Amino acid sequence: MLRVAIQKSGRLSEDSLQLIKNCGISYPKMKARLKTEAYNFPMELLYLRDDDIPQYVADGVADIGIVGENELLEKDKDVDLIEHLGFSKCRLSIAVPRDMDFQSLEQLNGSSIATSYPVILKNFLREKEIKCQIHEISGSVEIAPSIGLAGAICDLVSTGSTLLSNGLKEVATVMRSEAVLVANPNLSEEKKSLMDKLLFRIQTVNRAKQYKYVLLNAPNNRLQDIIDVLPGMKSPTVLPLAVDGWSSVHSVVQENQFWEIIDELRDMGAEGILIVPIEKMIL
Ligand code: PRT
Ligand code: ZN
Repeated sequence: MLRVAIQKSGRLSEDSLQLIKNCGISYPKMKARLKTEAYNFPMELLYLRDDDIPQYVADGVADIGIVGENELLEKDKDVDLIEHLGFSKCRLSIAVPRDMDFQSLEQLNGSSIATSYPVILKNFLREKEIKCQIHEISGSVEIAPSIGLAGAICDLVSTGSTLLSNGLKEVATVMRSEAVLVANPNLSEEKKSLMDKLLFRIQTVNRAKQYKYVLLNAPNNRLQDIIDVLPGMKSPTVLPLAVDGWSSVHSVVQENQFWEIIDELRDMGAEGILIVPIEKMIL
Protein backbone atom coordinates (compact mmCIF):
# COMPACT_ATOMS: atom_id res chain seq x y z
CA MET A 1 0.00 0.00 0.00
CA LEU A 2 1.36 3.43 -1.02
CA ARG A 3 1.02 6.04 1.73
CA VAL A 4 0.34 9.48 0.28
CA ALA A 5 0.58 12.63 2.42
CA ILE A 6 -1.67 15.52 1.46
CA GLN A 7 -2.62 18.74 3.23
CA LYS A 8 -5.56 18.26 5.59
CA SER A 9 -7.11 21.65 5.05
CA GLY A 10 -5.76 24.67 3.26
CA ARG A 11 -4.89 25.96 -0.18
CA LEU A 12 -3.44 22.67 -1.41
CA SER A 13 -6.10 20.24 -0.14
CA GLU A 14 -8.90 20.64 -2.64
CA ASP A 15 -6.71 20.49 -5.75
CA SER A 16 -4.68 17.57 -4.35
CA LEU A 17 -7.86 15.55 -3.76
CA GLN A 18 -9.27 16.56 -7.14
CA LEU A 19 -6.10 15.36 -8.86
CA ILE A 20 -6.38 11.98 -7.13
CA LYS A 21 -10.04 11.80 -8.16
CA ASN A 22 -9.15 12.70 -11.77
CA CYS A 23 -6.72 9.78 -11.71
CA GLY A 24 -9.74 7.52 -11.28
CA ILE A 25 -9.05 6.85 -7.59
CA SER A 26 -11.96 7.04 -5.15
CA TYR A 27 -11.75 7.18 -1.38
CA PRO A 28 -14.14 7.68 1.56
CA LYS A 29 -15.04 11.36 2.12
CA MET A 30 -14.59 11.76 5.85
CA LYS A 31 -13.25 15.19 6.70
CA ALA A 32 -12.61 14.42 10.35
CA ARG A 33 -10.35 11.45 9.64
CA LEU A 34 -6.60 11.67 9.55
CA LYS A 35 -6.22 8.63 7.32
CA THR A 36 -8.36 6.98 4.63
CA GLU A 37 -7.86 4.02 2.35
CA ALA A 38 -8.68 4.30 -1.36
CA TYR A 39 -11.34 1.90 -2.68
CA ASN A 40 -9.77 1.06 -6.03
CA PHE A 41 -6.02 1.66 -5.74
CA PRO A 42 -3.60 0.26 -3.12
CA MET A 43 -3.18 3.65 -1.49
CA GLU A 44 -3.70 5.27 1.88
CA LEU A 45 -4.19 9.03 2.22
CA LEU A 46 -2.65 10.74 5.26
CA TYR A 47 -4.12 14.18 6.00
CA LEU A 48 -1.41 16.43 7.49
CA ARG A 49 -0.31 20.05 7.92
CA ASP A 50 1.66 21.10 4.86
CA ASP A 51 4.65 22.12 7.03
CA ASP A 52 5.02 18.53 8.22
CA ILE A 53 4.80 16.80 4.83
CA PRO A 54 8.53 17.04 3.82
CA GLN A 55 9.58 15.57 7.18
CA TYR A 56 7.01 12.74 7.09
CA VAL A 57 8.08 11.78 3.57
CA ALA A 58 11.80 11.99 4.44
CA ASP A 59 11.21 9.76 7.50
CA GLY A 60 9.22 7.24 5.45
CA VAL A 61 6.04 7.70 7.52
CA ALA A 62 4.53 8.65 4.16
CA ASP A 63 5.99 7.29 0.90
CA ILE A 64 5.06 10.24 -1.25
CA GLY A 65 3.39 13.60 -0.68
CA ILE A 66 1.96 16.69 -2.31
CA VAL A 67 3.40 19.96 -1.01
CA GLY A 68 4.26 23.49 -2.16
CA GLU A 69 7.80 23.89 -3.52
CA ASN A 70 8.25 26.79 -1.10
CA GLU A 71 7.70 24.46 1.87
CA LEU A 72 9.97 21.85 0.33
CA LEU A 73 12.84 24.29 -0.10
CA GLU A 74 12.35 25.83 3.34
CA LYS A 75 12.34 22.51 5.19
CA ASP A 76 15.26 21.17 3.09
CA LYS A 77 14.59 17.48 3.88
CA ASP A 78 15.97 14.46 2.06
CA VAL A 79 13.13 13.84 -0.42
CA ASP A 80 13.05 13.50 -4.20
CA LEU A 81 11.07 15.98 -6.30
CA ILE A 82 9.15 13.77 -8.74
CA GLU A 83 6.76 16.04 -10.65
CA HIS A 84 5.49 19.61 -10.86
CA LEU A 85 1.70 19.47 -10.59
CA GLY A 86 0.66 22.86 -11.99
CA PHE A 87 -1.65 24.08 -9.21
CA SER A 88 -1.28 26.37 -6.14
CA LYS A 89 1.01 28.59 -8.14
CA CYS A 90 2.45 31.53 -6.25
CA ARG A 91 5.71 33.38 -5.71
CA LEU A 92 7.75 34.17 -2.65
CA SER A 93 8.48 37.88 -2.87
CA ILE A 94 10.05 40.74 -0.98
CA ALA A 95 7.68 43.67 -0.44
CA VAL A 96 8.24 47.12 1.03
CA PRO A 97 5.90 49.98 2.06
CA ARG A 98 4.28 51.47 -1.04
CA ASP A 99 5.58 54.98 -0.37
CA MET A 100 9.23 53.85 -0.19
CA ASP A 101 11.35 55.12 -3.10
CA PHE A 102 12.70 51.69 -4.01
CA GLN A 103 15.45 51.50 -6.65
CA SER A 104 17.44 48.37 -5.89
CA LEU A 105 17.79 45.54 -3.39
CA GLU A 106 20.97 47.13 -2.00
CA GLN A 107 18.72 49.62 -0.21
CA LEU A 108 17.66 46.79 2.07
CA ASN A 109 21.19 46.51 3.51
CA GLY A 110 21.02 47.02 7.26
CA SER A 111 17.21 46.78 7.42
CA SER A 112 15.06 43.96 8.79
CA ILE A 113 12.73 41.63 6.89
CA ALA A 114 9.86 39.68 8.45
CA THR A 115 9.14 36.25 6.97
CA SER A 116 7.91 32.70 7.57
CA TYR A 117 10.61 31.48 5.16
CA PRO A 118 13.91 32.34 6.91
CA VAL A 119 15.97 29.59 5.22
CA ILE A 120 15.01 30.52 1.65
CA LEU A 121 15.35 34.24 2.39
CA LYS A 122 18.76 33.81 4.02
CA ASN A 123 20.08 31.95 0.96
CA PHE A 124 18.63 34.55 -1.39
CA LEU A 125 20.17 37.47 0.53
CA ARG A 126 23.53 35.71 0.74
CA GLU A 127 23.51 35.17 -3.02
CA LYS A 128 22.72 38.87 -3.59
CA GLU A 129 25.31 39.89 -0.97
CA ILE A 130 22.79 41.81 1.10
CA LYS A 131 23.01 41.93 4.88
CA CYS A 132 19.67 42.13 6.68
CA GLN A 133 18.22 41.05 9.94
CA ILE A 134 15.62 38.31 9.44
CA HIS A 135 12.59 38.29 11.77
CA GLU A 136 10.95 34.88 11.66
CA ILE A 137 7.19 35.05 12.27
CA SER A 138 4.68 32.33 11.56
CA GLY A 139 1.69 34.30 10.25
CA SER A 140 0.24 37.73 9.39
CA VAL A 141 3.60 38.71 7.96
CA GLU A 142 2.02 41.55 5.96
CA ILE A 143 1.35 43.70 9.00
CA ALA A 144 5.00 43.67 10.19
CA PRO A 145 6.01 46.99 8.54
CA SER A 146 2.93 48.88 9.74
CA ILE A 147 3.49 47.85 13.38
CA GLY A 148 7.19 48.69 13.19
CA LEU A 149 8.43 45.10 13.47
CA ALA A 150 10.36 45.18 10.19
CA GLY A 151 11.11 47.47 7.26
CA ALA A 152 10.15 44.89 4.64
CA ILE A 153 8.55 41.46 4.34
CA CYS A 154 9.15 38.28 2.38
CA ASP A 155 5.93 36.33 1.86
CA LEU A 156 3.89 34.32 -0.61
CA VAL A 157 1.93 36.29 -3.18
CA SER A 158 -0.63 35.07 -5.68
CA THR A 159 -3.01 37.86 -6.75
CA GLY A 160 -1.15 40.61 -4.86
CA SER A 161 -4.33 41.90 -3.21
CA THR A 162 -3.10 41.18 0.34
CA LEU A 163 0.01 43.30 -0.28
CA LEU A 164 -2.10 46.06 -1.77
CA SER A 165 -4.54 46.16 1.13
CA ASN A 166 -1.63 46.35 3.58
CA GLY A 167 0.02 49.30 1.81
CA LEU A 168 2.92 47.23 0.43
CA LYS A 169 4.46 46.76 -3.02
CA GLU A 170 6.34 43.77 -4.43
CA VAL A 171 9.95 44.61 -5.30
CA ALA A 172 11.72 41.27 -5.87
CA THR A 173 10.77 37.66 -6.57
CA VAL A 174 12.75 35.24 -4.43
CA MET A 175 11.26 32.06 -5.95
CA ARG A 176 8.28 30.80 -7.92
CA SER A 177 6.35 27.91 -6.46
CA GLU A 178 3.65 25.39 -7.27
CA ALA A 179 2.44 22.11 -5.83
CA VAL A 180 4.89 19.25 -6.38
CA LEU A 181 4.88 15.50 -5.87
CA VAL A 182 7.72 14.39 -3.61
CA ALA A 183 8.89 10.91 -2.67
CA ASN A 184 11.02 9.17 -0.10
CA PRO A 185 14.34 8.43 -1.82
CA ASN A 186 14.44 4.83 -0.56
CA LEU A 187 11.12 3.38 -1.69
CA SER A 188 10.93 -0.40 -2.07
CA GLU A 189 10.60 -1.76 -5.61
CA GLU A 190 6.92 -2.52 -4.94
CA LYS A 191 6.15 0.99 -3.73
CA LYS A 192 8.15 2.53 -6.52
CA SER A 193 6.12 0.65 -9.09
CA LEU A 194 2.89 1.83 -7.40
CA MET A 195 4.19 5.40 -7.48
CA ASP A 196 5.06 5.05 -11.18
CA LYS A 197 1.54 3.83 -11.86
CA LEU A 198 0.09 6.84 -10.06
CA LEU A 199 2.56 9.18 -11.78
CA PHE A 200 1.55 7.85 -15.21
CA ARG A 201 -2.08 8.70 -14.37
CA ILE A 202 -1.14 12.16 -13.06
CA GLN A 203 0.85 12.96 -16.21
CA THR A 204 -2.00 11.70 -18.40
CA VAL A 205 -4.52 13.93 -16.61
CA ASN A 206 -2.26 17.01 -16.46
CA ARG A 207 -1.19 16.75 -20.10
CA ALA A 208 -4.83 16.62 -21.20
CA LYS A 209 -5.47 19.89 -19.35
CA GLN A 210 -2.95 21.72 -21.55
CA TYR A 211 -4.62 20.66 -24.80
CA LYS A 212 -7.97 21.05 -26.57
CA TYR A 213 -9.57 18.93 -29.25
CA VAL A 214 -10.40 21.09 -32.27
CA LEU A 215 -12.94 20.22 -34.99
CA LEU A 216 -13.58 22.50 -37.93
CA ASN A 217 -14.92 22.55 -41.47
CA ALA A 218 -12.39 23.58 -44.11
CA PRO A 219 -12.81 24.46 -47.78
CA ASN A 220 -10.72 21.91 -49.73
CA ASN A 221 -8.84 24.63 -51.62
CA ARG A 222 -7.34 25.89 -48.30
CA LEU A 223 -7.00 22.48 -46.63
CA GLN A 224 -3.20 22.32 -46.76
CA ASP A 225 -2.80 25.84 -45.29
CA ILE A 226 -5.16 24.93 -42.45
CA ILE A 227 -3.33 21.66 -41.78
CA ASP A 228 -0.05 23.57 -41.64
CA VAL A 229 -1.21 25.69 -38.70
CA LEU A 230 -2.94 22.75 -36.94
CA PRO A 231 -0.16 20.21 -36.46
CA GLY A 232 -1.99 17.69 -34.22
CA MET A 233 -0.40 14.79 -32.31
CA LYS A 234 0.83 12.98 -35.43
CA SER A 235 -1.09 14.86 -38.08
CA PRO A 236 -4.69 16.10 -38.21
CA THR A 237 -7.53 13.75 -39.18
CA VAL A 238 -9.23 14.85 -42.41
CA LEU A 239 -12.66 13.48 -43.39
CA PRO A 240 -14.80 14.48 -46.38
CA LEU A 241 -18.03 16.33 -45.61
CA ALA A 242 -21.29 15.24 -47.28
CA VAL A 243 -21.21 18.51 -49.23
CA ASP A 244 -18.72 18.78 -52.13
CA GLY A 245 -15.55 20.84 -51.73
CA TRP A 246 -15.41 20.73 -47.91
CA SER A 247 -13.63 18.58 -45.33
CA SER A 248 -13.86 18.14 -41.59
CA VAL A 249 -10.48 18.57 -39.83
CA HIS A 250 -9.86 17.19 -36.31
CA SER A 251 -6.76 17.99 -34.31
CA VAL A 252 -5.25 18.57 -30.88
CA VAL A 253 -3.90 22.01 -30.02
CA GLN A 254 -2.23 23.46 -26.95
CA GLU A 255 -4.65 25.70 -25.10
CA ASN A 256 -2.22 28.63 -25.03
CA GLN A 257 -1.52 28.36 -28.79
CA PHE A 258 -5.16 28.19 -29.72
CA TRP A 259 -5.98 31.90 -29.40
CA GLU A 260 -2.96 32.71 -31.56
CA ILE A 261 -4.10 30.56 -34.48
CA ILE A 262 -7.86 31.09 -34.35
CA ASP A 263 -7.74 34.27 -36.47
CA GLU A 264 -5.49 32.60 -39.04
CA LEU A 265 -7.92 29.67 -39.30
CA ARG A 266 -10.89 31.98 -39.85
CA ASP A 267 -8.99 33.99 -42.45
CA MET A 268 -8.35 30.73 -44.32
CA GLY A 269 -12.07 30.06 -44.46
CA ALA A 270 -12.43 27.59 -41.58
CA GLU A 271 -16.03 27.42 -40.28
CA GLY A 272 -17.99 25.67 -37.56
CA ILE A 273 -14.97 25.56 -35.25
CA LEU A 274 -15.57 23.48 -32.10
CA ILE A 275 -13.13 23.40 -29.17
CA VAL A 276 -13.61 20.45 -26.85
CA PRO A 277 -11.82 19.70 -23.55
CA ILE A 278 -9.79 16.50 -23.38
CA GLU A 279 -10.13 14.37 -20.26
CA LYS A 280 -7.12 12.04 -20.60
CA MET A 281 -4.22 12.09 -23.03
CA ILE A 282 -1.71 9.28 -23.58
CA LEU A 283 1.10 9.91 -26.05
O1 PRT B 1 -2.56 24.46 8.14
P1 PRT B 1 -1.41 24.27 7.22
O2 PRT B 1 -0.07 24.49 7.88
O3 PRT B 1 -1.50 22.94 6.49
O4 PRT B 1 -1.57 25.35 6.06
P2 PRT B 1 -0.90 26.81 5.89
O5 PRT B 1 -1.84 27.81 6.44
O6 PRT B 1 0.52 26.82 6.34
O7 PRT B 1 -0.81 26.92 4.31
P3 PRT B 1 -1.87 27.42 3.22
O8 PRT B 1 -3.00 26.45 3.13
O9 PRT B 1 -2.18 28.86 3.41
O10 PRT B 1 -0.94 27.32 1.93
C1 PRT B 1 -0.46 26.10 1.49
C2 PRT B 1 0.41 26.32 0.25
O11 PRT B 1 -0.36 26.92 -0.79
C3 PRT B 1 1.58 27.26 0.40
O12 PRT B 1 2.70 26.64 1.04
C4 PRT B 1 1.88 27.63 -1.03
O13 PRT B 1 2.67 26.63 -1.65
C5 PRT B 1 0.50 27.61 -1.69
N1 PRT B 1 -0.05 28.97 -1.93
C6 PRT B 1 -0.45 29.43 -3.15
C7 PRT B 1 -0.23 29.97 -1.04
C8 PRT B 1 -0.76 31.06 -1.75
N2 PRT B 1 -0.89 30.69 -3.05
C9 PRT B 1 -1.08 32.29 -1.05
N3 PRT B 1 -1.53 33.26 -1.67
N4 PRT B 1 -0.05 30.06 0.29
C10 PRT B 1 -0.35 31.19 0.94
N5 PRT B 1 -0.86 32.31 0.32
C11 PRT B 1 -1.18 33.48 1.23
C12 PRT B 1 0.02 34.38 1.47
O14 PRT B 1 0.77 33.92 2.56
C13 PRT B 1 -0.64 35.72 1.77
O15 PRT B 1 -1.07 35.81 3.10
O16 PRT B 1 -2.16 34.29 0.66
C14 PRT B 1 -1.87 35.68 0.90
C15 PRT B 1 -1.55 36.37 -0.39
O17 PRT B 1 -2.49 36.07 -1.38
P4 PRT B 1 -2.88 37.17 -2.48
O18 PRT B 1 -3.77 36.45 -3.44
O19 PRT B 1 -3.58 38.28 -1.76
O20 PRT B 1 -1.60 37.63 -3.14
ZN1 ZN C 1 1.51 25.35 7.00
